[in-house]
Amino acid sequence: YQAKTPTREDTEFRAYSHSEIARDAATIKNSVVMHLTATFLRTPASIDSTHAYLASAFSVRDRLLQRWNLTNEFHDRIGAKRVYYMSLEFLVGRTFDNALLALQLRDEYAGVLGDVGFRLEDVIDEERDAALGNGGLGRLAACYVDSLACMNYPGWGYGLRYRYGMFQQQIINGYQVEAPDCWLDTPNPWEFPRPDVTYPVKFYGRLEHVPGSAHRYRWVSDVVYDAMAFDMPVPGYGTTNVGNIRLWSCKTNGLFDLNKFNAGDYAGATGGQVAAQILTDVLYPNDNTNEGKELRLRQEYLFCSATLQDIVARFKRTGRPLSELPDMAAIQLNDTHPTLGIPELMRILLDDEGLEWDEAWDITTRTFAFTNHTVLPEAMEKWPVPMMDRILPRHMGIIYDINLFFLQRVEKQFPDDRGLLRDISIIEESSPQQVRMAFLACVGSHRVNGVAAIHSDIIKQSIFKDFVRVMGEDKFVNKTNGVAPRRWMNECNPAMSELITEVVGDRSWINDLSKVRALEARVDDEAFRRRWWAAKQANKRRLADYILATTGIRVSPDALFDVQAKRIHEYKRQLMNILSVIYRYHRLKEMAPAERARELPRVVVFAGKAAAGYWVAKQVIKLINAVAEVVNADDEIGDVLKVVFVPDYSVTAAEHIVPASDISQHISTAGTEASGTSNMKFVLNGGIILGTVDGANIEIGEEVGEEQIFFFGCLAHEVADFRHYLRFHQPKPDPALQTAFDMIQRGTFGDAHIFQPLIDSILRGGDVYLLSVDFPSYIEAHKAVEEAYRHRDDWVTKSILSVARMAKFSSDRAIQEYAEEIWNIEPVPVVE
Ligand code: B1H
Repeated sequence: YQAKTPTREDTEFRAYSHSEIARDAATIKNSVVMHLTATFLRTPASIDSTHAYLASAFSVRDRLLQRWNLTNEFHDRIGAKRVYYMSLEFLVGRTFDNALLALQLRDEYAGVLGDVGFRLEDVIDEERDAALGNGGLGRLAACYVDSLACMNYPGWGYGLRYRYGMFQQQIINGYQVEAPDCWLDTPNPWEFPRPDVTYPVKFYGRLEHVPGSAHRYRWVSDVVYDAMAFDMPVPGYGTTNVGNIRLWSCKTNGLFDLNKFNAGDYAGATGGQVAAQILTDVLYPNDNTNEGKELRLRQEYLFCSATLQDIVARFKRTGRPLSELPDMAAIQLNDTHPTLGIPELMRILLDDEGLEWDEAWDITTRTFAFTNHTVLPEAMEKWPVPMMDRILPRHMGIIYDINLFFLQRVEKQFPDDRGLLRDISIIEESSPQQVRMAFLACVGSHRVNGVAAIHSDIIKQSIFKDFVRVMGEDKFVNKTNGVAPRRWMNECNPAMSELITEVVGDRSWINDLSKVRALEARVDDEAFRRRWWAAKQANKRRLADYILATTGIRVSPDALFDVQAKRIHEYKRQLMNILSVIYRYHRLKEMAPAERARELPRVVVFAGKAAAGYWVAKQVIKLINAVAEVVNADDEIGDVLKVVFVPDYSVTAAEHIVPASDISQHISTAGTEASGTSNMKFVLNGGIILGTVDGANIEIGEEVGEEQIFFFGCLAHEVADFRHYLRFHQPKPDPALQTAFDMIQRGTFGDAHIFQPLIDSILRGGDVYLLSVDFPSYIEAHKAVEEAYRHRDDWVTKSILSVARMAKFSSDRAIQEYAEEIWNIEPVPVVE
């Protein structure tokens, strides 16, 4: 590939295409009106807020795409090394407001929309979330591409363009019911289709030995699908730089089968197309669970093959030798889901490019790095060897060879240790054999990282213990997660952001969170404290409105807002939370009215989805709703206790909920939550954590000071012993827990037998998540929270000091660490 020498026309073209679209109101209005009329065929009489949104979004998109071109042309021109963040999930949420803020055109668009009769807030509400992820892992990927863009790092995300994202959660009769998320049924301004960027992806078939060669194979496949690219621009705040998420959509390159159609076989005529499309039809709705479905394996491979073909093709256009790929590209694997990228790059280098094994392996391992996000056994990806062999025969062969060479090395280092070879092998010797994807990712990467300090320690002592012995400790590092201050402060909490801007003196803190430390100086300023409190109250009123609109429940903004919003999972212990609510309800019922009136009013908010096939989690949702129904209807209780399950938790719902918490709960059994990221978001918005000594809670405590967090529960190193004990002994619930069980069993919340399995999971199922162990200290912690909240002055101090000291948890810090310590890439501000 040779860049062509610019001609005069090119120079003019460049000058024209590089000159930034004007930012004045008249130009903006022109472009919005142009899109209203020419893109969406509206007349002044037929504009509605949907089309007001679409037209302004398309007008913003024009600006983003121009900057997109500038950015990528610039990075190509200077030969910048890029990072590629490979993730099966990108939980992006909305883009419009984010883009307006990044471009610093929010007021201008608000003005133009006002001129045609719309409020910006209403127009923003027209946008549907891009919900291409389950929870923390997917949202982390979105925060990371945001930081890459804001910090001028050359890098892209790669993912899949699911036609149906995370399902919509409806609550019917207290139960979760899933409905498809048809997010692409309306035009999507935030993607740019690239039919010219399409790669064939092979499946099934057999291997043929290449005649005349000793060890060369050719993969003759039965099925070939096409992966077509869609680009999602990622606006960088206050910089020209625009990032990119390239998403693949699967289709067939086989045409409509006219012969079948003519023979009357209409389903058969389109059968091939349907079989292809299904690969990118739907996001698997599991968080921290591996379902092990064959379609998921094919999905993962489609993703990896298209991405690696694209990266290699881009690299080859530089004209450099393949040995220099690691100097131009770093690939980060977001958990094991994209691990097939490793054997896929090997296949390309060996079979398509003709390299020898050792050189191909050296290039591959210097290119890849791998992030582990969980230690839960049920989340570990394993694929049966027979399945892998059938779908991807060439990759199965490559994995066998990777394993052979690796085990030979281990054997040399630790001779005659058969147990070690069995334990460390990429192939698990079960029946059938399984490919351990975490081991493959580890062997094929030059760095492995966990996502919080405690988690990075735990993986070195558990799943990767043997690998530390064999490959050395330096390969295993920590990169504590972070979240994007753009979305999780500036966008979702304008009231607090204005206060911070005032204290800092300008908006520079949005891209440099260390500046927020300036808040500490204002912690004793009486007037400032009142405004800080008022900002939180305003956010609570906004959430109260949202709760009323989504559930019909009326809550008082003067109550303590106690929030647990995250995926429903046994290890996250929403059950422990609702049991404590039941106990609280019992206590309130026992009180005399006068005593009850002195209690601190509390609104307990739950939100979160359960994986569609996760029965226990769905029963927990039912229990929460059953309790809410009884408590909220109890006139004796009134505002002293309200229980709310906010349906259909999403990024956008989080933007309403997070800024409004007084207390948020992060109460996983110690050692089970790798990091958590919403804990960071809540504290960044002036909320206080009630949590266990787990994940990033620990580091948040270190930064903001232990006085600012309500910790309780057993410690990670104590868990194994408790579990062992509970395997053989029934737990003895303390009186509070017993009270909650009794109330459920008496039928206070309806049919008792439907909740008995939840109680049994504690009393008869070994109490794997140690609810009975932590319950007493949990109740004590709640008391401490109440006591503290009654002292408003101290509470506001906690809130201000916490926000001031949270700089570490910006995803900018995390991305800088990855860039410097793993990817070896540098920021390059776009210049012409
Ligand atoms: C996290 C997942 C996950 N860890 C399997 N693991 C999935 C595992 O579809 N699957 O098969 C999907 C997701 N998600 C979360 O990652 C952790 O639980 C959080 O503690 C962490 O903060 C987050 C980001 O690192």
